[in-house]
Amino acid sequence: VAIAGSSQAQQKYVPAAENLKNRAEFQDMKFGVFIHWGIYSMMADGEWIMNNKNINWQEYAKLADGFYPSKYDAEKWVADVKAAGAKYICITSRHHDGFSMFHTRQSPYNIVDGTPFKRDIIKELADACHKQGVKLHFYYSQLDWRRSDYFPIGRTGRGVGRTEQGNWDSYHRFMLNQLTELLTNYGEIGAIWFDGQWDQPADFNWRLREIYDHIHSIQPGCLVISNHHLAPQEGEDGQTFEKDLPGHNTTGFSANAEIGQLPLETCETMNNSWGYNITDLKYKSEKELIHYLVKAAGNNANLLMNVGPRPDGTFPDIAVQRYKAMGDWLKVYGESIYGTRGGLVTPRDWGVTTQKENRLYVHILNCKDKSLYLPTNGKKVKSARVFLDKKPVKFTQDADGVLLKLDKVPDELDYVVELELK
Ligand code: JFZ
Repeated sequence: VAIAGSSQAQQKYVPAAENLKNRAEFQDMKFGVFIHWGIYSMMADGEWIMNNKNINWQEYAKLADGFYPSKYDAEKWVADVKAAGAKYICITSRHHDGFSMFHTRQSPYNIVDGTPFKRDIIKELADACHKQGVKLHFYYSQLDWRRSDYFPIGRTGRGVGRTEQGNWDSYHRFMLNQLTELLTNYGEIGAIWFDGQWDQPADFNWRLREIYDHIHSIQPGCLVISNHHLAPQEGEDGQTFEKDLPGHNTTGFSANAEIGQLPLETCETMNNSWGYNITDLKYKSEKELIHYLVKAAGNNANLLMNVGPRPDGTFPDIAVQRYKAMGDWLKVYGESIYGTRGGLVTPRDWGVTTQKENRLYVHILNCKDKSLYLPTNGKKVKSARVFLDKKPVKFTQDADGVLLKLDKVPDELDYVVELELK
């Protein structure tokens, strides 16, 4: 109730010129790597273990004393990300367990002051990203299972043994101060990616506009993206879909996620866990991963594909190998993905289209036929050729679309036909 009535929430947000530029660049990048890493990684059973196993918050905090990722090498991570063909990284700066993976002055419960490792892993990653030309985004949890000022305790937010009272003003200030640190100590940040709003009832006043405006006052170009599973809110610069393509709702998370006008992103993970899970070897195949990337692009969205690094600071071998396979594919097909938008022909059973100006890339992912009809809303086609070998493709057109007559039933992972539109 409070949020709907607050005048700040109603006020129109006018993004700065550099913000609009970054939105377009964000859409051009198409592919990012999501990283869930924290002291939970040591338990090797996902990032929700504190909650799932009802761990006492003081005992959980002792994990930090043993966190020493001896093989952490930010330059190597960024090199692996580049080999994947990804253009940005989104890393957990602080997850629901409340542990800050960066050097914060707001609490000693952080990577530098609270572990024997004493290195600001986020600083090292930021430096490597800036050096190697990869954009950096920060995941930031707005729910906290540890802090006593996070109150009322949310739907999931109960660290066992925690006090049942709090102080939202204090918690709100804590978040603003941490965001100031994240946006002043690590150079240019591409986006802040919020999570956890779903922990409170729908009418809860998170004071989002104050938070969003605070971010834009420090870095006007920084995109605000929120994993709240709703239509975009005033002050946001992008819309993310968890484990679903925009407009789909296979997970049940996206029932209220009406697609807005902002740049779109869909996030998924390589296996079935976000944080490192030692028993979860159900990695998606190369084909599934590439299809997901292509389908995201065809749905006008980026793909943010997650890896959960091990406690020693390395990516699991299978993840490195899968990312590399995506990168190898992108080396050949990148032109039909990067810098494109969802194409004129909307997503179909057989695949999707991507588009750059007058060039339409037809991604045939699953077709048992040599002929394929594309509804083009009356738009005429000038020429058609196979993307890979540039051999012409025969076609006929009628008032509504074009019929492609392929030389063979497509059996590639992604058979791409390139059309020039009139
Ligand atoms: C959230 C996090 O809880 C999860 O750990 C991970 O970071 C993922 C990317 O984002 O996932 C959610 C989001 C919403 C719900 C559950 C998990 N929900 O609505 O119940």
